[in-house]
Amino acid sequence: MQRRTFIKQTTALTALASVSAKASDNSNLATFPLVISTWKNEKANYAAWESLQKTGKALDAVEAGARVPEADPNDTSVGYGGFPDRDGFVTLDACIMDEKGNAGSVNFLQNIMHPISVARAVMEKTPHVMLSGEGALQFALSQGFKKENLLTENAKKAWIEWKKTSKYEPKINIERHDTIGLLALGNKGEISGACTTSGLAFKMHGRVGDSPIIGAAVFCDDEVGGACATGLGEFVLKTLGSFLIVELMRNGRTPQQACEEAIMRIVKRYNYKEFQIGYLAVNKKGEYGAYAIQPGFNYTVTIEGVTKVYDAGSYMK
Ligand code: SD4
Repeated sequence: MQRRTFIKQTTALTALASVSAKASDNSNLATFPLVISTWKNEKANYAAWESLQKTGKALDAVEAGARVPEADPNDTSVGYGGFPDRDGFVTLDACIMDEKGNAGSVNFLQNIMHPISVARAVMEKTPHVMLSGEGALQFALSQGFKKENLLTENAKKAWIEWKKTSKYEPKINIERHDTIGLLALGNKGEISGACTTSGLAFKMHGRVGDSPIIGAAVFCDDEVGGACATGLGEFVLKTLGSFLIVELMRNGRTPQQACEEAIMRIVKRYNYKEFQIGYLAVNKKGEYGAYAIQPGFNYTVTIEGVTKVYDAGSYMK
């Protein structure tokens, strides 16, 4: 029996069970299409799922999902409404990768509401992977994206408040954030991933994190699966987390084991008590995993149109 046929026949029975399954024990319930995103991002998952219903393509789904927090003024870590850097500029990082190994990315981009769509345009319309700063902006404008002010009154107020002490402490606290990383398996089981962020609040002007770096915040390989990251980007960069997770899965780890091992790489070498990193991974079967350094990392899964938020396991208890 073909795997998909088998899944179709068993999904009716497993639909309810699958939403309450733990990340680490979902192997017998694995299915696709599937969308998984960092943090409590239900609205993004709804948009990604809707896109899957329309086109069936994982790439369309992750882009559609990422666009939701990008346009949300109340999301202070992504796009419009994102907290600015220490000089008051909202600077955006994003990347996207498809099942064929194509990748596109923008970093230090300003005044464009949907950096994820610019990243996709870089991937599809240029011979390059990454465009930066003014060049990325010029490219976006040439593609018909509009220049907009992304600094909301609320974000400006927070910045002015921060300036009173100007304490330069680029720590991700251990509560939740909104930077979104998404992975999807499309109707054909193909993998794509995306990430978009305004980066650390009040970062140094010019600072670029992990989010636009293929292999750090996102990596996909259609023979294996995909991974994505959130948290203090410097440590995702130093360990090339998402690439590592995909390679670990290639070598036989489950998505859960791979996420845990990637977190352990950080824990072994760095002063991990001061910051948070969270990883998500999914393999080609639709098994997924999640793990973080600190408690408090959660993630959102959509399977068969049912969206559920789970708490990830963590190294620190
Ligand atoms: C960064 N990784 O710029 C991003 C921040 C983040 O939840 O994920 N926040 O380092």
